[in-house]
Amino acid sequence: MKMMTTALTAGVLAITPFAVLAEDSSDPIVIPIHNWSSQIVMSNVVGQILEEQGNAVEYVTTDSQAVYESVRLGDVTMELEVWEGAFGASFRAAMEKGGIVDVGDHDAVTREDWWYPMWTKEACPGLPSWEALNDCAAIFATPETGDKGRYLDGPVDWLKHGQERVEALGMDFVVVNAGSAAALWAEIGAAEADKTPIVVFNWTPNFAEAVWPGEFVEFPAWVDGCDKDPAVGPNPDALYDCGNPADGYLKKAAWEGMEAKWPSAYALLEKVNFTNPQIAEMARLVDVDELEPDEAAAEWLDANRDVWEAWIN
Ligand code: TMO
Repeated sequence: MKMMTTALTAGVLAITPFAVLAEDSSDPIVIPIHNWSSQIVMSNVVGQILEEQGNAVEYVTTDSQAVYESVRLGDVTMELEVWEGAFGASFRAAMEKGGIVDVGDHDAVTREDWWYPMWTKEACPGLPSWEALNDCAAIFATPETGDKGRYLDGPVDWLKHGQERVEALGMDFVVVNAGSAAALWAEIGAAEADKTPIVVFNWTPNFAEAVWPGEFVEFPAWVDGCDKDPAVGPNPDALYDCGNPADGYLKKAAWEGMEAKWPSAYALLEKVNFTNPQIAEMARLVDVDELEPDEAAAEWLDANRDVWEAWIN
């Protein structure tokens, strides 16, 4: 396929001498893997397409914040899920230093924030307002949190700033970080049996929305700068006094040198574009069907040929 493209475009050599003729390097394309299922499956999906195109691919498990520095330095080649809420700040910081490129947005619209399964609302009918949640803090109390409510936040590396938000808004909650995404699902599953009210970190797109109907808590709306300038947001003296963006982006990013070193793979990455239902399904294959990520990716690719074959032609 690459040979044919080369032959057909030989006539336009004078205009585009390198871009068209360059072959992808045989060095492995390094794809980082993090600690939530859609990102792991999506990385395998794109990795398997690249392998089918003749590229070598290597997966490395990396910290989900430090990865932007690794991409910038070329130690890893791309990042497929840049969530605005969790990683916008690290991504922007790396962009300012240089070496990383924004390869465009998925169609998916993302949200990451405090969330409750619907049965919680029966015990706290003023929800989803954060003030109503705070008035109900006592129903979320546990032995561990005394008379304050318990909020189970994501793993520390997602930097959700739950504790800062509690302080900035004067909430009667204690923030506990989950050790893993699986701990969040276990918490919801355990509460389901007797409909215990809980509030935990969650996000969309995710498999959870199909399993447990629920809602995000409505905090003061996100305003750009809420994480940088205390004056932004309702508390003039504090950062993180806003919710996360309710319609956040999901971007792809790459090492600046990727396009020259692996031009075909880069062209594919530019076209890669997933929707909310597609991403939720990737997570479901692992978190509900319990497939291994590489198997989930193979199954997803098989069921969605029309989606990705359009990217390679
Ligand atoms: C970064 N995450 C999607 C887990 O919120």
